[in-house]
Amino acid sequence: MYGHQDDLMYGFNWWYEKDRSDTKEIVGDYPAVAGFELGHIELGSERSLDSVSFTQIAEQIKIHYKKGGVITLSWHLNNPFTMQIRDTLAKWPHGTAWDVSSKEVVASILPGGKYHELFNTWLERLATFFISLKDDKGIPIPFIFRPFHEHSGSFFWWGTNICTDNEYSALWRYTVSFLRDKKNIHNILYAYNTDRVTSFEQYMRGYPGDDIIDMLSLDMYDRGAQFGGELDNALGFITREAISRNKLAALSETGERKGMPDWWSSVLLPVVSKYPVVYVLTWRDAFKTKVTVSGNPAKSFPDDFKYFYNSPRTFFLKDIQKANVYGR
Ligand code: BMA
Repeated sequence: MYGHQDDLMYGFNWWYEKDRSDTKEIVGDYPAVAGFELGHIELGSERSLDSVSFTQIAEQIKIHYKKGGVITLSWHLNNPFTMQIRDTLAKWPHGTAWDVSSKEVVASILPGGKYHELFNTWLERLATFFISLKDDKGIPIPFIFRPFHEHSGSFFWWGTNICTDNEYSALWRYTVSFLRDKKNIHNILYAYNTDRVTSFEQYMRGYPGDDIIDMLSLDMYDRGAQFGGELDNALGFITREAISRNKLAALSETGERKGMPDWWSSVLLPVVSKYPVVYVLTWRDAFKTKVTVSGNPAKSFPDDFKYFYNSPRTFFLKDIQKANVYGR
């Protein structure tokens, strides 16, 4: 399945227009997987860190699910520890998910930690949003949740050099137990996730356990010619292990090599086609920012994206409607 982050919320030069989607503008169909971001829901804000309204996110989740689409949610939650340090001169990333200035953060929010109650408040707010996601009949909408992502990197406060593997695993286990056992939420598929890795041992550092994880996912952006081989290697061991553990596997974030006119057809498609990867998601077409992380390759090279769309190996919304993934 093809997925796109914030596809239903905005594009590079438009903002929340009814039924609009950059993907649809190019190929006439929506992505099968719609990604949304929950950063700042923990603060009780009306809008996410990307200025997207949570009310509108909830609306779009319901619409996409009603059409038969799949939902995935990411969460760049603030840094609960450094956020408490008042510093009027502080600049970004102070207090954000990207603030890696302290290694005490994860320990401080686990049971017994100084900010444990604060973290509970954050999880309460998250749970309230999750519980609100219901279809027309009041039945909970299933979705993939991918918190504490890209653990193999050290650019978020939950990253590999910022906390211990045990702390990371405990953070995951506490979060799932809170949502599943305390709040009785059972419509979530939990996606474990890393940034680029070269071995399965590296991938599994801090893995919280097969009893709570449903999906093994990988984020990897194309930063140069070595990407294809590295992706091939990583998807090889991840999908092999996913099958043996009865888990799903996904390439949950990716993005094109800058300026490459045939990235979709000659790099991404040949590699992912080899493996049972349930979805591939490209990141957001950030609204009018100078720097975009994934760029918008579909827009720069529409024919190449159409080739990807037309491949029998890719599913967009119409395909999964036909496949009736929810067995309606
Ligand atoms: C990142 C970037 C940020 C954004 C965040 C959450 O990778 O796109 O600009 O705030 O994701 O969506």
